[in-house]
Amino acid sequence: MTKLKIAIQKSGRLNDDSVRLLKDCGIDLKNGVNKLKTEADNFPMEVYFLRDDDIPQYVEDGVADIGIVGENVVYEKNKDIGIIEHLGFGKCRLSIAVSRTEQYTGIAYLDNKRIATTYPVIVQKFLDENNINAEIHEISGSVEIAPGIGLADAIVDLVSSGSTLFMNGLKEVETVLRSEAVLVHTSGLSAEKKQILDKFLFRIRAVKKARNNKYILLNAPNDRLQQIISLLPGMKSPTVLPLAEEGWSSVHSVLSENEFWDIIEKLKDAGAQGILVIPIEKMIL
Ligand code: PRT
Ligand code: ZN
Repeated sequence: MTKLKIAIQKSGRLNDDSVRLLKDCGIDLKNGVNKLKTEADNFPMEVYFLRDDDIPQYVEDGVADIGIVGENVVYEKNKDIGIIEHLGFGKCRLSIAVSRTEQYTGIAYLDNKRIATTYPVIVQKFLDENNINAEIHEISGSVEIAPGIGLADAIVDLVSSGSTLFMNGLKEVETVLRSEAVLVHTSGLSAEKKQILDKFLFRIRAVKKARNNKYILLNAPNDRLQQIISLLPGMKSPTVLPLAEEGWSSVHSVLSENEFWDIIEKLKDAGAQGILVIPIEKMIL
């Protein structure tokens, strides 16, 4: 039987979320995850556990058909692979940082400076686009200590909370790239594998939608019902059911995460009571 081969990170920041995505897509992996390769019990898929840096190459070569990896790694490795879908986790930015005591006046500051990074390809492209001439020092880890030991004037590294930069006396001055985990694919998948990929994608999109939305239930006095309904976007229009208590209704709807708090406040002001918010497991529109 044909199986779709997916490469995910063996251990590290993307491992948990990658495994969880498969699980939320209803794909159960055999005998744990602590090995190089496993397969799914209930979906035609084989899973390879690899270092994130190696995933683009394996996917380009077709050893894996698809992979989950940070966009930062995709652009740095620059292989012949395509991005199919953004996955909404592993979010970070690749940023330029300099010592907190430096006067940073703009990109021109970097002219003739030494920049330490593990992302020489992306950084060189960024410098070229901005007509900056700087010396790139490629190092393989602990980039944040480079300015302190006199190895570089600036660094380009991944940032999420910013605490690593802060603890090393650095400040973030430019964003080179925003990144999140993406699903990548090799060129030239067989028709059979494409079919499996389509099934997988359908599930991923349902899971992503569900993660971005909440189911909301509330009680409303009937004389406020119209106003409350007008605040709710819903998938089509909200469901309204009469409560046992005369003059009250129960309203059900779906809210997206980014408008959530805003709308909840307006609902309360409009007289909604007993508001319940429930996670959605899958959402198929
Ligand atoms: O062993 P393997 O090679 O597979 O893993 P790795 O050590 O190369 O990668 P890993 O697990 O650290 O990161 C995998 C991917 O997670 C990266 O390629 C990014 O796409 C994504 N990601 C998201 C991050 C971060 N956030 C992040 N904060 N990767 C690294 N960091 C590091 C950063 O390099 C810096 O050292 O965290 C530190 C900064 O974090 P803050 O919170 O202090 O700003
Ligand atoms: Zn790595």
